[in-house]
Amino acid sequence: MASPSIVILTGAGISAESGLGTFRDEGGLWAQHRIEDVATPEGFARNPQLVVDFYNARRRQAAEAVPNAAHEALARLEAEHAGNVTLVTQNVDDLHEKGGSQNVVHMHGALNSALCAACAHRWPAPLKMQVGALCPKCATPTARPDIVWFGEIPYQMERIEQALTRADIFVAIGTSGNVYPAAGFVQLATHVGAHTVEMNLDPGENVSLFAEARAGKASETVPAWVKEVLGS
Ligand code: BV8
Repeated sequence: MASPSIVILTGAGISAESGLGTFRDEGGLWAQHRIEDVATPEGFARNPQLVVDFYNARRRQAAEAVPNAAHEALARLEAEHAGNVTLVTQNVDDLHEKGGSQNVVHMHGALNSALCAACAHRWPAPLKMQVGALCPKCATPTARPDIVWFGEIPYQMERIEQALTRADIFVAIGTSGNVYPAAGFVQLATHVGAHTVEMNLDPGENVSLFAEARAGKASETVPAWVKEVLGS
């Protein structure tokens, strides 16, 4: 086969060893905050300060975090693999970019981006976002975190679905398979005949849908897998 086309989906687990909290593990983010308060448009409308504070805290942590061997291995794969590599992340941190990945599809948005709720203009987010900050383009006080909340439509879905329909290999790394549409990508990949692999510390909700499951820490399983794919 020509060099296989690879689609990778990452979740919070790939950033865990870089010190960033996951959502559903023991003591995770959803144990500290109610999803409906900090990760929904309704929560933002109800108490924008709580939501802005939540993302300011995560932006500050992410700014201090260092990519781990898993992020760096995926950057090596992107640089050295002859076939297509599409890296889709549910994460809003920039550790893939800090680890050297050039083309990262942030389907749930990014901490380092701000969005105008009025005109949809985007600009680099300040480390500490203020409620009611003015949009630099339309000057209305409608700045918000550029994050896809529950009930909102994930970004770049067409590009993701296109890559999945052409995939020979689909790998999900560090995601519990709870959140859709990301958790459904494995079904589309299987439908087009791709080989599917889950790499997780604990099996995800949808692990039974994968052809192969590799348990362990991403900083170990991902570099080993990349070596296999690159033949070195
Ligand atoms: C949408 C914001 C319509 C960013 C997030 C009923 C049934 C099915 C679906 C729904 C339903 N009711 C509502 C829905 C839809 C809903 C949904 O799926 N709800 C779930 C909870 C039931 N989805 C939506 O609303 C989405 N929008 O559906 O729009 C649509 C769709 C398509 C086309 C048109 C219209 C929007 C979803 C996005 C929500 N935003 N967060 C942020 O704050 O960060 S979701 C949030 O969860 C994060 O983005 C996070 O990335 C994501 C998934 O979590 P994981 O990354 O998987 O993290 P988790 O902690 O869960 O798991 C960590 C894993 O890592 C574990 O498996 C663990 O074992 C592993 N791990 C830990 N350490 C390591 C490790 N692995 C390796 N090494 C380690 N060291």
